[in-house]
Amino acid sequence: MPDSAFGTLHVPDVPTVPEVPEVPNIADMPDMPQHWFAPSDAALCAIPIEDGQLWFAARPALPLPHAELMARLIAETPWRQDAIRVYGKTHLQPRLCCWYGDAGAAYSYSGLQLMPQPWTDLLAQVRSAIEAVCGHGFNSVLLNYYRNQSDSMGLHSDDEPELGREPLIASLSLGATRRFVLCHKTRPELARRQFDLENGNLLLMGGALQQHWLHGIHKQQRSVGPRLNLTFRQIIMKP
Ligand SMILES: O=C(O)CCC(=O)C(=O)O
Ligand SMILES: [Mn+2]
Repeated sequence: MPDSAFGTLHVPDVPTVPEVPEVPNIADMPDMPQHWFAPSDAALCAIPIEDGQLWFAARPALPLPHAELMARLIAETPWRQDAIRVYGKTHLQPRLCCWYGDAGAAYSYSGLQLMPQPWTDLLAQVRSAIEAVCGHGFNSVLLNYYRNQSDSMGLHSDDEPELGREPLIASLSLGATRRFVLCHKTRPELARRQFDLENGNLLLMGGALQQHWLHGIHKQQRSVGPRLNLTFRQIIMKP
């Protein structure tokens, strides 16, 4: 649920731990558990986390080379920048979005009611590739287009009722590296987790993660180029 009421939530400072550098390089750090690493960059490996589940694949197989896939998605998507209400104030979402899915896979957040665009051939192929890696089906995907370092997504949980209590959400990143931040909602003693998500990385969130953690992408000072993020979800349809 991007930009929910949590969008401007103040998250208390927590004790800092040495920042995790880029996830694929953690193997170089002698004190990091090696089971974070899958035998192949295409397969998922578990990232240990309290009160939820996380998996990561550095470079899952996709139907097109990354640059071509990103260029086509940017060009072919009917991007929107909706106005949302957070704490009684209306503002434009700080990025561009588009919601695709099966007919009837409606999604509501921050006062928006999104009706899905029908799957394109390209997105259906990407979905099949992600489903093959995750061993799980998805009936919808939210595309987020971060045009530069000033675009962002506020801290939030994807905890809408239509996603179910323990949703599995597969998040594919293309383009510029951006930092993905996770903060526990009620246990400040748990260090905030952060991952620099790179071109082609897949992060899978599951279990009770959405109940216990907020996640988001902050604006940053350092200039970066565009980034696309595709979060595949399974909407529970009303009968
Ligand atoms: O851009 C990202 O990595 C996060 C996207 C996200 O959290 C969402 O679409 O709900
Ligand atoms: Mn999210």
